[in-house]
Amino acid sequence: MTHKPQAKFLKDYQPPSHQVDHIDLKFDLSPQKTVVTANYRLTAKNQTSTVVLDGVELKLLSLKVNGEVHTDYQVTDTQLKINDIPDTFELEVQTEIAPELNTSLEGLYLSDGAYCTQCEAEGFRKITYFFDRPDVLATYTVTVIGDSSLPYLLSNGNKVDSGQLENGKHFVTWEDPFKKPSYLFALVAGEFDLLEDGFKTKSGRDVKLQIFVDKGNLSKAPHAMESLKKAMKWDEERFDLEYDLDIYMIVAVDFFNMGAMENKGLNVFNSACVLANQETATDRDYHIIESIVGHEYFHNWTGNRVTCRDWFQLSLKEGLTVFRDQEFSSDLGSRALNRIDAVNAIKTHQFAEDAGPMAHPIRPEKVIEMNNFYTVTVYNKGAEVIRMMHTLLGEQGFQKGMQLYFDRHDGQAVTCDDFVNAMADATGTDLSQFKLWYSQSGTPKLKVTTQYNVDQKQFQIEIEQLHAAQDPVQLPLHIPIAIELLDADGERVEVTHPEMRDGRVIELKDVKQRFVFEQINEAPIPVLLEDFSAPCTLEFDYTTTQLCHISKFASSDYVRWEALQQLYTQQIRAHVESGADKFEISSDLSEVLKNLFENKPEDLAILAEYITVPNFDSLSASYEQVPVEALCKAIDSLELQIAQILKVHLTAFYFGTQDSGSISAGDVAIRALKNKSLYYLALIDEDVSEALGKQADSTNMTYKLGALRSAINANHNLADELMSNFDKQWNHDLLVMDKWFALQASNKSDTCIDTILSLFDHPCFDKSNPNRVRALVGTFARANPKQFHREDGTGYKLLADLISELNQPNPQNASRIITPFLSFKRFDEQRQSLMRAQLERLSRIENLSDDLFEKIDKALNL
Ligand code: B3K
Ligand code: ZN
Repeated sequence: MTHKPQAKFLKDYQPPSHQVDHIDLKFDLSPQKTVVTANYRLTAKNQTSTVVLDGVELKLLSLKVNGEVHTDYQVTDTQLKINDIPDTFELEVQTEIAPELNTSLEGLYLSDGAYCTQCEAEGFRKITYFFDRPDVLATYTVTVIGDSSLPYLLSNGNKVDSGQLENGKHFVTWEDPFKKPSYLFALVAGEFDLLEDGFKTKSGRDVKLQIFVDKGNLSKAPHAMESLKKAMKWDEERFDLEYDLDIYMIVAVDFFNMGAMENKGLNVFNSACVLANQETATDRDYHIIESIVGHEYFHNWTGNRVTCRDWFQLSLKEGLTVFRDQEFSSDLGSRALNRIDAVNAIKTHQFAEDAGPMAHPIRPEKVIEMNNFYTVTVYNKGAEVIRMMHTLLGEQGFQKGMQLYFDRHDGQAVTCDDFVNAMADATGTDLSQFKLWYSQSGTPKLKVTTQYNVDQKQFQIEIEQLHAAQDPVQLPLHIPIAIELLDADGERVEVTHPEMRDGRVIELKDVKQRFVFEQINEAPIPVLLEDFSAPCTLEFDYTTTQLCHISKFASSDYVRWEALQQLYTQQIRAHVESGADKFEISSDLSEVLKNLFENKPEDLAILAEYITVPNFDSLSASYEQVPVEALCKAIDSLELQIAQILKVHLTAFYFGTQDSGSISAGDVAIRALKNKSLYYLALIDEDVSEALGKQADSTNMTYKLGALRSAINANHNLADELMSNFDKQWNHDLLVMDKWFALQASNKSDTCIDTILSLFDHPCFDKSNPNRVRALVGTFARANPKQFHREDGTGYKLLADLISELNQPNPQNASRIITPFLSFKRFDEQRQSLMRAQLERLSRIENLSDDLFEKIDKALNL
């Protein structure tokens, strides 16, 4: 590779050279020449006569020190170094930027004519020269000037002034009284429709709530508004945290690199994470919107009021806020379903990240491009680490820890250690060994053996923790392991153990530990790592009979689901190993499946999860070399058999159950199970043509999409017609078309790649829009293993071509979709060499971004 960017290391952290208490910003907006004037006072913390500020792609117009033009400075591609300055001085720096030409969607850019910003992690430096690092906290006053085509001029905090200017333009001035780092700065300017509401906080303050959406989309904003109010209430009730400004704004934009951004008082959202009505959004979309609106709102305390000292500490705010949004969803909806979601994310994506070249601890130690570290490890494993503390301390202890954390650190930029220290000090718990979860990468494996002694009525569980060899220092972790013992009748065996918490959690601290349970009258069946109490893999030789027993009698829906997943995994493994053309599902499992329908759980959505087979990615994690064809075949074959076994039940349910068209949990569950039923029935039965057609005509998007997915997956002869009708009906709504692009990309048939290539010319497709790219190419590479891993390498070429095209205009998006290539070493020789060739080709791109460099370099050199 031609250029080698420099990595930054956690160990090299240095506090900032200067302090800035307040910054005054003025924006005179124009697509090609926006002039930004920044005024702030700098105070040196140590004796120095120079200051170095961050700045990228800026045209410096003028520089004044204490009101006088200053000429002693140097500008590089990334910095402004000002020499010969006093200890304390007023800086005025004027820069020019071109939002219209900013395709990276970082800094100030235009999204379909609306100005908006994205500053996390290091985008503020594309706006003006400043200390663009999270530990420099200041209050902001922002004046935005725009012409009459931009009726709304928004920034963080409270509106303090507005008016007309002589040149026909108008201005609005905003003041944010809370100190914040530059990454939380936001500006939005444009024409929108506005949904307004209000919230009275528990102390009686009135907060104005505003959601800005593209003209014509107002009817799709109420769900986000309801979600926001629920989040505000929940945070008061569960965490005793109240909102602090008088106004909370959310703006939905179409061009956005991720889901949403928690800028203080002015969240910017990807429109896909705001807009919903029953005709355009699925039940899943409704759920995701609620959880993301909650997540960004919860950041107001965990992230904004207390922020990160440096970017290596990202999990301080993200792991904690994901934990909080998971709890929000679980308190409002089904805890089991939410747990299944969270565990699936870990097993499907995080374990794969741990096993690949981008493996990093939840607090990384070395980073080239920070945007590459908004990962499932930092976010989702980070949340599991917080959850383990919650398990160890209990809800009350955990809340005491949160309280102390805010008492100590409100208004500060702190570290993950500060958080754990608050948890430990508030509860008098020793969490020193627990802190290793922050510095060690990789997925620990728990190897368990058990023994029952009839004479002594003793049951022993021996647990050994094993760590991947890839990291040099792997010390034993402090791991909470929840267990449950079941007797032959399926009753829960009461266990007591001197070191057990709440009758269910034992703590593993050594490499190997033995736990002895007394007074156990018969050999029990252990449920291990219940509720996925730690982000580990489990090695224990369950027999099919034992797993069937657990799936029948476990005390929680989650455990039942987990047992079924293990059963499916066992069946698939056996089939892959046998190499046989056909396999027959075990009769025990077949009985369990029928039983599930004969004694349906109250929550039908759980039943839909029970009969969902693990996906390719989570299954492939347990193979040293991923057997692509055999695995795809085994999954198909298992699904076919489930469909056959349950045919009568699925038919009865599908044709005999009606929802009432609401978004209540009950209706959502009915739709989930009906869709699952249709999916299976379509696999084995042509007779569902009428049902497919009828359901595809539904005005409910969950049903409509369910029908299309079933038709495509089963290669049904109606599929083309249904897809084409959908296109005609919805090509005016790009967010809806993303669902259609994703379906096209998940088509397992051999025409898929040609279809995708032709869809690049579809009038709705646009490579500069991250949502479109993710829907069509992201889905293909992530969720269509059969076609992506084609032996002729055309799947790999398709992905690499697009990455190469996106490298310059949008490095973040290019870097996000490269993930499927990173684990190339886990495939057979032929596929390895095809993927390696694409990575090598990418490595030679001119102007390769730091984002891609970091991942490709790691993948090729590890
Ligand atoms: N904090 C933002 C993510 C920023 C990503 C920068 N590449 C959204 C969130 O986690 O809430
Ligand atoms: Zn977040």
